[in-house]
Amino acid sequence: MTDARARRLSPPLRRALPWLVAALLVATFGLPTAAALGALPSAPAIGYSHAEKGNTTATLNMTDAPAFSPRSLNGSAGSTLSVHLVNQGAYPHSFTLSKVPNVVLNPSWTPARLDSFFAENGSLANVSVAPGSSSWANVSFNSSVGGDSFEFVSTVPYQFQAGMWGFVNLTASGPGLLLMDNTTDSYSFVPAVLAANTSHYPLVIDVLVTNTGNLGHTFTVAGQTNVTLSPATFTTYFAQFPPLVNAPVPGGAGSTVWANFTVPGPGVYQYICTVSGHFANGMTGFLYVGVAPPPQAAPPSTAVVESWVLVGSGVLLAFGILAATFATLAGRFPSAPKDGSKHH
Ligand SMILES: [Cu+2]
Repeated sequence: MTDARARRLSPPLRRALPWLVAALLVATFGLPTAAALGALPSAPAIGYSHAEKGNTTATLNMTDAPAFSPRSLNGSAGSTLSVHLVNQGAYPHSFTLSKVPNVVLNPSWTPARLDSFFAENGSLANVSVAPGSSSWANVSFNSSVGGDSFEFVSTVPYQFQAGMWGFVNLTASGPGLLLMDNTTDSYSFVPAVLAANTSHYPLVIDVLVTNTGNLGHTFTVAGQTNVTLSPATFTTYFAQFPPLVNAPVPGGAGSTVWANFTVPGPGVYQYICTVSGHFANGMTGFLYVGVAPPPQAAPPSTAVVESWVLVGSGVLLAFGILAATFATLAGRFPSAPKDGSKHH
């Protein structure tokens, strides 16, 4: 009997058919399968930090005594202090805030000596306020100045010398960078890559950890950078090098905990869940502080056709067509049996 379908196709196309089918099969199933099996590199999404809100507002009166009232202001490291400057006098005054922490300026200095100090060391703020008017000075303090004091003076000649000075005192518990992460019942942190971009150290980081499943976990950050922990030895390691934070995440979906800690410097800090067996099942992540996280690829999926699948399929299909064309022209396939030659 004869193959009606094959007879309708021209001989070159009939010869090429197996190559085309093979190319289509590979393009259709091969690459997505490879992606699903993780044969190609991928990485989870990154959680990026942002600065926490924590601004403080204060009013500072300037008088002709001459003096500042009050003489001290309180701020938080890692936040902005907004000072409302009100000149209650008949003379101009300035709010000039020293850039040098914990250095007390000497009232016996001449006005020229005071000016040269600020010329050499700079100032965090320098605002002149005319008599009877007011102005604002907004000063951002980085996270490293907790516990420090900065002196402010009026640089109008002889006002500082007559007592017009004061201090900004900064609390150490100031907010820093805010991050969020989630724990899951499939022993994972989502995201498993956190990034905090900063150039100020030490840096306060607050991570809000939310449990999306029922199991209890911990959010535990290694105390050293660029150390790769092992499920077999992390207990011993932490005994020797205590973690920066070891925050228990309560069981139950929606439970949250703040993991607040201070990183001493830039680097990659690994974090894990210390609940027995969780790290061994892959519950770990990496916090990139002041260094760029690795480039991210979209997670592999068979549900979404990604650009590299389309490109790869196209390449394979083109190869199949080329092979088919070559086979056709070169006549590498044996001719199909001639109709009637063997069936009579
Ligand atoms: Cu866990």
